[in-house]
Amino acid sequence: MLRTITTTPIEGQRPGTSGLRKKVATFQKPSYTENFLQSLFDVVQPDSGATLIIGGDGRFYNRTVIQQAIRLASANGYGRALIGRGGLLSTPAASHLIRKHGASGGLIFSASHNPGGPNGDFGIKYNTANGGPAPEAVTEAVYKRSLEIDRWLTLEAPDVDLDALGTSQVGGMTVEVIDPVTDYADLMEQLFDFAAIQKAVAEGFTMSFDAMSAVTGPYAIEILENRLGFAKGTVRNGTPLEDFGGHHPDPNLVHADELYRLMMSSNAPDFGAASDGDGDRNLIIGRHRFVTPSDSLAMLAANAHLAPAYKDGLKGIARSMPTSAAADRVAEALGIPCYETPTGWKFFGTLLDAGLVTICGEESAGTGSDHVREKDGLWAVLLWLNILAKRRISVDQLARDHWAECGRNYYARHDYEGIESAAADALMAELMGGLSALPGRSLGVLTVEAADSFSYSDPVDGSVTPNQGVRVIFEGGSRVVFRLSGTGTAGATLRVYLERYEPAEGRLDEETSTMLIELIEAAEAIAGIERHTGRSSPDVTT
Ligand code: VG1
Ligand code: CO
Repeated sequence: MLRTITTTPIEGQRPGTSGLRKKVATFQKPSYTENFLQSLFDVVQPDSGATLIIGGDGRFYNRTVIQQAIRLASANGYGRALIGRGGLLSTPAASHLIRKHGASGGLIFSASHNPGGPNGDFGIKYNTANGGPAPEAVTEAVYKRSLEIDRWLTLEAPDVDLDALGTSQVGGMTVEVIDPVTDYADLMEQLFDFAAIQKAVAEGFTMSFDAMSAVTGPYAIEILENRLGFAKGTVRNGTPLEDFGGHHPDPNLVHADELYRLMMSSNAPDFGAASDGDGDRNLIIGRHRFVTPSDSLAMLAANAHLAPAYKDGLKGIARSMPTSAAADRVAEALGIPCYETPTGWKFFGTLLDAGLVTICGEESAGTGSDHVREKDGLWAVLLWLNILAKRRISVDQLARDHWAECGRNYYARHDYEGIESAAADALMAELMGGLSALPGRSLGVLTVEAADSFSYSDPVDGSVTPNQGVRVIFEGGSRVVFRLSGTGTAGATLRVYLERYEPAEGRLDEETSTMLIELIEAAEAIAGIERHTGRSSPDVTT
């Protein structure tokens, strides 16, 4: 039976870099989740009978919200919902299902790399019919709607059994619980040369994959162990847990420290990788060689033609603004365009849909291509494996060869987490106010060449997105970028991105920390990080 529940607006339901992300307790407040979902459905106005894809990264509260979403979706006129068994779907798998089934959109319940559990975070992402994250126009409209909503629609129906494959009926909507892995694994098999990778594995190539007790476990076990023949146990932490075993499923050197130590040890396998909570990001570490995500993007782009899906070459590359310019040099060498977008995958969507680019990437370990409209952790791992199997080369040697040809962009990101929002805002305001005085200023050995606040004009739809971070560029191509995170749930996070370019004939074999000393000092002098935040060093360096 259909029901209309009277409600009043709830403050602060504004989606950030990737969806609405808050503490679990916030989503548990009466009407909080229903208000947001109804605001969304009011904006997207599904055609009657439309298909909706539903899944999540398996974190605490996922199952509860999926049942709520099923009832609301049915009451709002959807005709069909496809749900990953166990309520699981990785973000790239959801993107693929939306495209494959011609769905009008998809709901992905995830707070990605943020911690899970009753005291952790939860999140709602909505992806549109192209499979990509809702563009700003949609998320802004949902936010506006959330400020005026006065009712939500639901119906009385028993919970759907999420653990049994099969079809059931909820009101006028058909619900199909499907295997979350098969379609995605089949897609990967079409893109990559599985035979070449299988051959390398048979000849002794080894790897270790850390699924971080999040959603990629089942995907990685099926693809790496079952289909490619890597030994059982290659995938560690492969069972999705509601609290990710108490860890942050963030594939960086801090949270994937066990994998990092293994890869630097004398027992290191040939290749190491990890993924984040919802499976859209990746960490790549070769034996005794960490590859920065910005370098990974450049190296994948330079070698992508070795994979069947990209054998005819790339149309173009896109990178987020804070991502290093390593990919730009590859684009230049290949004679293809390179686009610079704001942080967040949604900005790549128009470029991919228009066929302007084939590969995209972010410094935060997100890489992907036009096969879906999301970044894709396992895709990056498989493209690396395909390249290594074809070239018969180690990660370390591939990196050295690359730098010897293109030069090296030494790179690090410093995160200052959980700082007071007012202090973070004051720091950014002061920076913006002082931009025009920066060019020509000398800071130790560095001289500022240019400084601006990054504003993006989308070349396809013409939309303009201002204030996407402050860029300070030094003579010689080194750079510091400052921006505030849009995915945190407590206070503010300041991200400082440091990049130093060394040409091919320069110093290619140095420690990153050594190479960035002057830039770190310059960043402090420019922004007064300690004066504003009281912090003398970052919480996380990646
Ligand atoms: C971070 C990353 C950004 C990424 C975003 C979502 O955003 O920096 O590159 O797109 O997370 O990734 P922010 O605003 O905190 O810097 V995920 O894996 O959470 O979907
Ligand atoms: Co993610």
